[in-house]
Amino acid sequence: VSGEIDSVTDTIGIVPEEVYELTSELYTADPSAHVFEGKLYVYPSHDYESGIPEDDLGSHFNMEDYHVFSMDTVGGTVTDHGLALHIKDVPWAGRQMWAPDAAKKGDEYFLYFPVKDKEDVFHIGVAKSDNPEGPFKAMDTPIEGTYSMDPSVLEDSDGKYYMYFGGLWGGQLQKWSNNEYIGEDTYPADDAPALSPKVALLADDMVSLAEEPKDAVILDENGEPITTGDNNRRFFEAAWVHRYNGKYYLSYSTGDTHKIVYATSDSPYGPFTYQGVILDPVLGWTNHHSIVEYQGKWWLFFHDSSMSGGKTHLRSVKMTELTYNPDGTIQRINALVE
Ligand code: FUB
Repeated sequence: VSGEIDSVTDTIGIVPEEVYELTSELYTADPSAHVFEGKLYVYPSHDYESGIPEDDLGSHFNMEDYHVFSMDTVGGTVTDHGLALHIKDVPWAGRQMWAPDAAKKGDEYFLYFPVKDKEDVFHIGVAKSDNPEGPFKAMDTPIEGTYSMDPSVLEDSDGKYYMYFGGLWGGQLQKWSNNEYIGEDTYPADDAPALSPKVALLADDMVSLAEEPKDAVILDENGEPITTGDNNRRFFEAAWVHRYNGKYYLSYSTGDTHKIVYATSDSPYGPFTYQGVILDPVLGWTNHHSIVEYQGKWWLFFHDSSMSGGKTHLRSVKMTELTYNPDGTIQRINALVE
């Protein structure tokens, strides 16, 4: 999640009329938005300047805690609910609290978060609370069977919950094969199917997996898997799944081509068929988003580095309206500001 931005020339999306900032009080990134009890909640990463130099493994993303935000109306007051979870309160954690997500089941709230363990291997942790804003109490160990980063949880219409996760480079997905840690970077050949995000059904307790993670395969228009070399379309990180008109929309970041793109399926497991770009590159290397319906409109949450003057590891969450075409495709957005 680092390196030079090679090209931001492919920016043909529509410039939105209104973009709302989440907060100017602290740096936030990787927003996961949900509606709980009629209110819009945002679960972002909390960026700060740790002084760690930039590298290709994203060591400069050295985050240590999470804050939760909420609002009653888009464009209205945003409340920062303060510290929701700190790394020192996660017994197994080593460093780097990256992109989180949250889910509600019954009266309980669950915060899912990726963090490296003390051996510097990413896993996904979970913490519980009676309130959507926390504070959250972390479990003593990572969720068994999870690895890599960027968890997101879909609550399906039948009451089942699915976790999606994974990310390349510093996200370590390429260090795993068949759900086993192989420790060294292994990428498929350029013309072979790309690494897929993982999907697994959550168990009833919401703190364990009900099954081994599976590949959420992404296909091209001919029904062939997107290949490793197709870096304008292949999965890199930031998997997010939402439902619209009975279909499952998997959106994700293409990483080194800096876009948010999407693919659709009739099943939460996929395979998903590639559809197009949702969000053109933003200022800063990373692009990470979520999509949620609130008060009759659809919203795209994303981040950029405009508040820090372009520092890739100091980002700020924003939101803008997302529009579907009558055929269910999504209108492409260009929110690039220098
Ligand atoms: O915030 C750290 C990492 O940067 C996230 O986990 C990635 O998705 C990228 O946004």
